[in-house]
Amino acid sequence: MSPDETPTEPQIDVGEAEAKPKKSMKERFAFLDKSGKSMDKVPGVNKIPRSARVLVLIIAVVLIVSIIAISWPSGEKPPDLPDTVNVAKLEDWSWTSGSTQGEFLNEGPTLTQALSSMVEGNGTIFIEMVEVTITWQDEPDGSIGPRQKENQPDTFQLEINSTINASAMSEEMSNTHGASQSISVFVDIADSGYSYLVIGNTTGIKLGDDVTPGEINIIVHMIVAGDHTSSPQVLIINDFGNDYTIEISVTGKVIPE
Ligand SMILES: [Ca+2]
Ligand SMILES: [Ca+2]
Repeated sequence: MSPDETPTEPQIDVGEAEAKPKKSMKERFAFLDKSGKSMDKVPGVNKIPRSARVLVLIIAVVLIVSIIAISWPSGEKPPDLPDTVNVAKLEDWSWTSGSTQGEFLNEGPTLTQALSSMVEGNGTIFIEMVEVTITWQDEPDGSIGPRQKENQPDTFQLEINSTINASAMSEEMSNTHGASQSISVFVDIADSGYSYLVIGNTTGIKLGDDVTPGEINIIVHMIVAGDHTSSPQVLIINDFGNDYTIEISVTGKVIPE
């Protein structure tokens, strides 16, 4: 560009723009005949009765809605949940510890054992009833020199408790001098309002409303150990406590491992 030349603005031909008026939407989408003239009604379509056109329209809408309903993704599927286990159809199960030697318990302390730790490896157990019996025999009478002493009775108490409202507590019971003594306690899970208490693996198992996972504890209380005494009371031989045997029996249902 030379210095003498001045830039010119692009010129708009206003007259030409005004010569072509804008078309309305109706005109843009109008049907035209062969000469280019717009038609208010489309030939052919108007030969079909209005009721038939309405019917066809309804059928078309129904078809489209049906196709959409069938092909529309139904959303995220819920994860496959197992059916609630039908406990009544499981195999019957019973277990007993047999008569096993318990620990020597000193006066005062209690010993608590979780039932699940004793029956583990047996699968998923649906407990209905638990019965526990302890039996003890006090030590023989002692003596100091020529003086015989009488070993006074020992007193135990036995308890079953659980994570639900199913528990039992015996009275404090003492042996008769020289004789063995037993205490039994019994729990029926149904008394709690549940039908079964489950111990063991419950992964992937859907439990019904009348079934609850939990634990059962067996508790032995060594209340007092009567000492070896004689009359007149001069010297006594201390009785520190006692040992006992315990037998646990459980019945219910099982899903074996
Ligand atoms: Ca004693
Ligand atoms: Ca004793």
